Amino acid sequence: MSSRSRNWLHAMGAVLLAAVAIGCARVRPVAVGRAPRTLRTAFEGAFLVGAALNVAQFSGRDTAGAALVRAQFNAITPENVLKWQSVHPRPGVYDFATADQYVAFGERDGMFIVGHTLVWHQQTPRWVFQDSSGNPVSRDTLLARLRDHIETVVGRYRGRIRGWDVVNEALNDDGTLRPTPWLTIIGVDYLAQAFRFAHAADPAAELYYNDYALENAPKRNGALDLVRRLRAAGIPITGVGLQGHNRMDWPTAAQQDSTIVAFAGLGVRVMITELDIDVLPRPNQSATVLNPYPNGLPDSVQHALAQRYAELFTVYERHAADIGRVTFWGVADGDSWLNHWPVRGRTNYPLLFDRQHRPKPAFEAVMGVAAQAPAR
Ligand code: 9MR
Repeated sequence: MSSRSRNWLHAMGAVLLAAVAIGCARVRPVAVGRAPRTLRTAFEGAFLVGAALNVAQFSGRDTAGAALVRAQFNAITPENVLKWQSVHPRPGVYDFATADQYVAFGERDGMFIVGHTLVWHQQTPRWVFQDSSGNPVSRDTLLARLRDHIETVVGRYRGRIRGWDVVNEALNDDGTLRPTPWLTIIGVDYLAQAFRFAHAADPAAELYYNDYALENAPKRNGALDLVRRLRAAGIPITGVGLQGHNRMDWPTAAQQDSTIVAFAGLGVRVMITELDIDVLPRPNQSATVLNPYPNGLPDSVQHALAQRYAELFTVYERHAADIGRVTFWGVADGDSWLNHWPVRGRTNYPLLFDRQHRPKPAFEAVMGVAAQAPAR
């Protein structure tokens, strides 16, 4: 044996011993010596860490963004390209050109590829609900369209897209079903039907109900009820997506915690699917300045954002056994939808990477949570 390989073996032995020692101290072994510098490694064994991608990132236009995605994440969600209007813009016309690029991007690195979303009231063309004279179609016609759409889209990526947001945002804030054309034309069973069609098209795919603000009690109760009823009827729902469009003061850690516990208690996996933290004032607040940080985030806010991320990830870590994935809604601050909603053209700072793709203090805070976590 050369002295070089002996030295190598010696070094590996030391690392293993350190890992055992640290493992005994109940600190995750991946934190040995050099702390891991990527989110996907830091949370290995806990949950997948994902990001929603835009076309520039997976088509090769934004090479820096793509490199950051490959380095940091092991799951991806398409921000827009698998929505009905993108993939099925006209009757009988499917366009998979960009969606195919998205899936190929994830396959290159063996990422967990998510599909978003099959049934929603937004980004669905009006023709879906209308006949050729513009009148509402019958229940049977709409069910047939829904079945065709789901069979075609899920079927195309069978075995490749591993989890689908089957129904998105079906609930009102008070927990009742939103009066969308899906509900008014098909009736309350439209959700069950969508899950059945998706399961038939890819029996191995995970199937989720995805919504925002489920941390608020009335909406959460509505969602719990919905999941309970679907499960009781044998509908193949495997998980619930808590979108996680958070604010600095909402939801509280306690609300986040009890929401995860409540869904996990029904026997479904919990996913955080669209994570971001809005640091800007809402226009309906008494804010006089709507875009207070156009040239950068003051240190105090940067610090508060990092603390807030640490607070949320501490909750996710605590429930890692029930959480399959934590996905950010975007990669770097410049990509976020929150620069354009609810006010266009603002400068927001909701993610872990800044506009130059550099890790922010919030990134360090999240990595710090992973380093403190017990070994699994
Ligand atoms: O980030 C998406 C944005 O680019 C689209 O214009 C918008 C259209 O409604 O949808 C955004 O993504 C939404 C997601 O699909 C569902 N949950 C809320 C997200 C933010 O609006």
